[in-house]
Amino acid sequence: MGIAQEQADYAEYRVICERAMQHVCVSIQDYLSEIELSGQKSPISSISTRIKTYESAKEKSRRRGFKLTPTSIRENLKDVAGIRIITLYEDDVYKVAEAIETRLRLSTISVKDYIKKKKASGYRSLHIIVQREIFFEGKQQIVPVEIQIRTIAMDFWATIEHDLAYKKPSNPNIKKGFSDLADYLANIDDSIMELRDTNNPSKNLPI
Ligand code: 0O2
Repeated sequence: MGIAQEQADYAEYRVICERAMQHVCVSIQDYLSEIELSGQKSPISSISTRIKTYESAKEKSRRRGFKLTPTSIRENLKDVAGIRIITLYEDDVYKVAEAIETRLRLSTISVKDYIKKKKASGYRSLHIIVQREIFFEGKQQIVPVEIQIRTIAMDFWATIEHDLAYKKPSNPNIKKGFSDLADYLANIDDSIMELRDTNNPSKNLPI
């Protein structure tokens, strides 16, 4: 297959992913509207989306030992379409995850909790891969969408670490620095929840 054909195939897959991702975002927005209507506070601070570029999908396929073709990317990568949900508090990550799994009528294909068990790098986040059926040019397509849910502190760490260390040749001092920083930020996440609960004593009363 020529490069022009490969790029055209991947461009078509991006459109399919974009559509699936928008459907998932609409479900999340519906959930937020329900929360707003019921007078509760939203557990979500912000939402962003991205579709992997062909270069980035090929680079990940190379890292994972998959073929570098659009067909292989479709079959093997579950995070070409990605949604990132940021919360203020760590327990809100789990509220959102529960809603995704139980209320949004999306079918979940995997959950990875890198908060309960952080990655060796120090990375913390909850990843849920859902799949969404869409119709494209009359044909049914089942598209995986990765939802990453994390606090502002986790996102702060991941964004900087992505820039300076992730996927880069390992420098032991930088790796150790980021691992220590992740532990520090995990303590900050705990302290922030304590401060919130001190400010809202009813949260501490037995139900
Ligand atoms: P990018 O550039 O952010 O898109 P697996 O099924 O476990 O073999 P999977 O599920 O793709 O592979 O891997 P994993 O570990 O769940 O990671 C998926 C995404 O999480 C990554 O996508 C990153 O966005 C993020 N991530 C995982 N580990 C780290 C880390 O150590 N540091 C940072 N900053 N982000 C991480 P990509 O495609 O690798 O990267």
